[in-house]
Amino acid sequence: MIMGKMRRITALLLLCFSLINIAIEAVNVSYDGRAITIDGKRKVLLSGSIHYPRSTAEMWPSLIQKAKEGGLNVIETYVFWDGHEPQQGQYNFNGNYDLVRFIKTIQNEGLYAMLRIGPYVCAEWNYGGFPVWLHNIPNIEFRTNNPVYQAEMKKFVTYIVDLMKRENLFASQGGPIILAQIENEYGNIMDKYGENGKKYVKWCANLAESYHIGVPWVMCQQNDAPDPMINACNGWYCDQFRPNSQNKPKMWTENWTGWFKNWGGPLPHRTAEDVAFAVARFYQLGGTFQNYYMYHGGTNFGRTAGGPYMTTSYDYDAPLDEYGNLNQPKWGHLKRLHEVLKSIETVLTMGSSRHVDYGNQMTATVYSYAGQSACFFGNANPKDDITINFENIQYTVPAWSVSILPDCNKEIYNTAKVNAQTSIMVYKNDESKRMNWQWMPEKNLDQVENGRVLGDVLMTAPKLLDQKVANDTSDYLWYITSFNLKKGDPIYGHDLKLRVKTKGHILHIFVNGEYISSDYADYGQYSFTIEASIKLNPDKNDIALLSGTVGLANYGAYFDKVQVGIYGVELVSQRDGTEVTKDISHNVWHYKAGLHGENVKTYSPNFNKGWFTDGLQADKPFMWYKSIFRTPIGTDPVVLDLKGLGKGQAWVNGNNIGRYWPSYLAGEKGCSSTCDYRGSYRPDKCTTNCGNPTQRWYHVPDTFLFDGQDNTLVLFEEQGGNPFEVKVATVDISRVCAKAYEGHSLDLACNENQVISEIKFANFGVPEGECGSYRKGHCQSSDALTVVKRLCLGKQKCSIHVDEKVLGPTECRVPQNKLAIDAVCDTTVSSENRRRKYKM
Ligand SMILES: *[C@@H]1O[C@H](CO)[C@@H](O)[C@H](O)[C@H]1NC(C)=O
Ligand SMILES: *[C@@H]1O[C@H](CO)[C@@H](O)[C@H](O)[C@H]1NC(C)=O
Ligand SMILES: CC(=O)N[C@H]1CO[C@H](CO)[C@@H](O)[C@@H]1O
Repeated sequence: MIMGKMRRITALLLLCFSLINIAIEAVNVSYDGRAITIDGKRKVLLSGSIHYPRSTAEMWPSLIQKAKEGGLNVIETYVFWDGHEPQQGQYNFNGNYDLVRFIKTIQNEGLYAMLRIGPYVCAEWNYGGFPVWLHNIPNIEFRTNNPVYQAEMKKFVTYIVDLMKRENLFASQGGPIILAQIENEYGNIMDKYGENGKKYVKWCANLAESYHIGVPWVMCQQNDAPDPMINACNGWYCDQFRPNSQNKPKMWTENWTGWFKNWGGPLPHRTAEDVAFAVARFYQLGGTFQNYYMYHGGTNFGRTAGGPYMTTSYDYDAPLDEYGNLNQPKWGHLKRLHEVLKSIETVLTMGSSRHVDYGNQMTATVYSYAGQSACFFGNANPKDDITINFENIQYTVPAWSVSILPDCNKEIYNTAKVNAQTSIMVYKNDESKRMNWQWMPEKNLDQVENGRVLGDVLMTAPKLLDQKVANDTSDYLWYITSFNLKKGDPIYGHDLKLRVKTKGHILHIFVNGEYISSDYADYGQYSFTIEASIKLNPDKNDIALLSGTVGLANYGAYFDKVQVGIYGVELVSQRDGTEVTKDISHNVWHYKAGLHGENVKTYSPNFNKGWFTDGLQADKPFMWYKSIFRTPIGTDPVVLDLKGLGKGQAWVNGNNIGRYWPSYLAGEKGCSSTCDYRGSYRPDKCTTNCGNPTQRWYHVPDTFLFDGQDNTLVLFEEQGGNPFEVKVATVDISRVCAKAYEGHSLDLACNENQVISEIKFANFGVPEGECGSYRKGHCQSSDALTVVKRLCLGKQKCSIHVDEKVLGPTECRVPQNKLAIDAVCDTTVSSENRRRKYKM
C-alpha cells in the first residue's frame, strides 16, 4: 500500500518536474566574439529555414523531425505579415499560419528557433510579405523613416512579440526562441534611402531593444547594425565575412542551398558537394552559426508566390524536397558534416586557431584547446587537387573541398566525397482512367449591359490606376470604360487599333462584349504594349480590359512602388501612312476586382449551380472546370499532373493549391546533364528541365484531401487548356544508389512504406561511373552481390560495413576499395492498404 502510494507520489513529482523543465526553465542566450552562448557555453549552431505557410501544420512535425535527424539544432522562419493581417486590423493565426503551433512543434522536438520577424521578408513571397493594403494608407513610405509606416510596423512587430511572450516562447522564458531578427537585408538597398535610411536602421534597433525579449537580435546584411544588434551575412559563401565588432560572432543567416524557380526558367540545382564545401569553409574560418536557406522550401500555396513570376513550387533544391522527402544525397551528406562539426564543438568554439597557407588557395586551419586539436584542410582551388604535407603525413585534398580531421590525424569527412545515397524520385500516375469533367464559362466577360457595368464596381476614376488600388484580393482587376464615337472625330470611319500599355503582367481585351486578344509578359520584362485591330460602333462603345498579375515584386529599393497594371490606352487609326491617336487614358474608368467566379466562390465544393456536364469545351480561355478524384491509397505525397493546361489556378476541396502555368515552357538553352560542383555557384550553373513545362506537378498536401473519399478539383483556366490530360499522381523513390569507401558504412534506405526489392548492381573493388550507370572495374570481390542481396533484399533499409571481411577479398591492390550499389525500391502491399495520415 504505502509502496504503491509512494510510487504514485514519485511519479506525480516526476511529472511535475518534467513539466516544469519544459515550461519554465529559462536559458540565458548571449554572444561573444566567437559564438552564440547558451547559459554561458559557446555553441556550434546549425540552423535551417522552414517557412510555416509553405507546408501544412500536419506536415510540420515530420519536417522538423527530419531536420533534427539531419543534424540541425535550430529552425529558422520568417513571419509573414500579409498572411497574419490580411486586412488592416484583422488577424489570422489559423491553419498553416498558426505561428505559435509551429514554434511549439519546434520546441517539442527539442530544437531551438530563430524568429525573423522582419516584417519585410523578401523570400520570393508576394510583395515581400507586406500586406498590399499597407500601400494604400495615405502618406506611407515603406522601410524608411516614415511615421505612418513605422506606426504600422511597430503595431505588427509588437503584436508578434507579445504573442510569443504570452506563450512563453522566448528562451529567456523557457521557450525555444534563441534569436530574433528585425528588418531583413536592408543594408543591400539602404543607400537609396539616404539619411532617412540610416535613421530607420537606428529606429529598428531601438524598437527591437525596447521589447526586452531577453535573447539577442540579429540584422542580416547590415554592416552598420548598431550595438547590440548582431550583423550577419547572407549569400552563397560567407567565409570571408567579418562582423562589425570583435564582440560579435560570425553568423551566416542565409546560405542558399539551391535557388528558386521562375516561370519560364529551368530547374536550378546546387550540388551537395558545393553546399557542404561552403558550410565547412565557413566553420573553418571562424563561423559558428549558419542557416540553410532553405532546409525545406515547400509550396507557394494560393497567391503567395512573389517575384513576380515565382512558380508555385518553392522546392529550392533544399535538403528536404517540396513534399518533405529527403533530397538525397544532399540531406545525408550534410547530416554527416553536422555530426563531425558537433563532435568538435568545444575545440572549435573555445580553441585558438592557427592557419597554414600552402599557396594555390590551399589553407590548413588548426583549432587547439586543452591539449586537443581539430583540423580543417580547405582547398578553394576550383581545378587542382592538392597534396600537402602536414606534420609529416601526406594528405590529398580534392579541388573545391574541405577535409575535416577531428584529431588532426585522420580525415573523417571530405566535402567532395559523398557517401550518402542518391534517391531517384518518380511521379506515379494513380488513376489510369480519365477524370469526368464539368465545365462553365466565366460569366459577365462583356462587363457592360445596357450602358451599366455589371456587378460591384470598386471605384471610378478619370484615370488609369495602379492595380494595387484593389489591395490585391485577386490576381485580376477589370478596367472598364465607355465612350461615344461621333462623326467628325478624327478617327471616325477608319480601320482602328486599340493600343494598351501595361506594366504587367497579363492582359485580355474585350470590346463591345467581344473577346479580342490577350498577351502576357515574359519573366523579367513586365512592361509591354499590346495592339489589336478592333471595330467600333458608330455611336456608343464599351472597352473592358482584364489585367492579371502573377505575384507582386518582393525585392529592391522601393519595390513596393513598382507599378502593375495598365497605364496607357489609345485608339489608333492609320491615314495615308500617318498615325492618328486618341488617348482615352483619362476617360472615366470603372474598376472591378476579381473574376465573377472567384467572387461567387465557384471553387467551393458546394458550388453546384451552372455546371455543364456535356459537350466539354477545351482549349478555350476563361473556363471553369470541375472534377472528382479519389484520394490515392498509401502515404506517398500526392500531386496533380497539370500537363495540357494553359494558365490559371487550382483548388482541391476549396483549398487553393496555387497558380499553374504548364504552358509556359522553360527556355531551350543552358541545361546540362552533368554538373561540376567545383568553382563558385551561380543560379544558372547546374540547371535541368529546359524546354519542358516550367512546372508540371502541383503538390496537394494530405490535409487538403479526404481520407478514402472523393475530392473536388476545380480549375480556373485563363488561357485555354485541355483538362482531359490532368492526372492524380504520387511521388516516391524508385531507385537508390550509393558508393562508399572501405572503412565507411554504406547505408541504403527506401521510404518508410517501401522495401528494397531488387539489387540491380553491387560491386566491391574499383567500380566506375555515376549513380544509375555504374560499371565494374578491372577487379572485384566475387561475393559482393550475394552479400548485398542477403543484407538488403526485402528490407526497408540496410547498412553495410565496407570491408573485405564482410564483402570478400578483391585483390585490387588500391589504397581504398569502394562498394557501389544500385537498388530498386517498391511500395509494400501492407502500406498500400494503409490509410492516409490526416483527415479534414
Ligand atoms: C548571460 O550570459 C552572459 C554571457 O555568458 C553573461 O555575461 C550574463 O551575465 C548572463 N546573464 C545572466 C542574467 O545570467
Ligand atoms: C485598401 O486598404 C486600405 C488600408 O486598409 C483601405 O483604406 C482601403 O479602403 C482598401 N481598399 C479597398 C479597395 O478595399
Ligand atoms: C550577399 C552575398 O554574399 N552575395 C554573394 C552571393 O554569391 C555570389 C556568387 O558567389 C557573390 O557574388 C555575392 O557576393
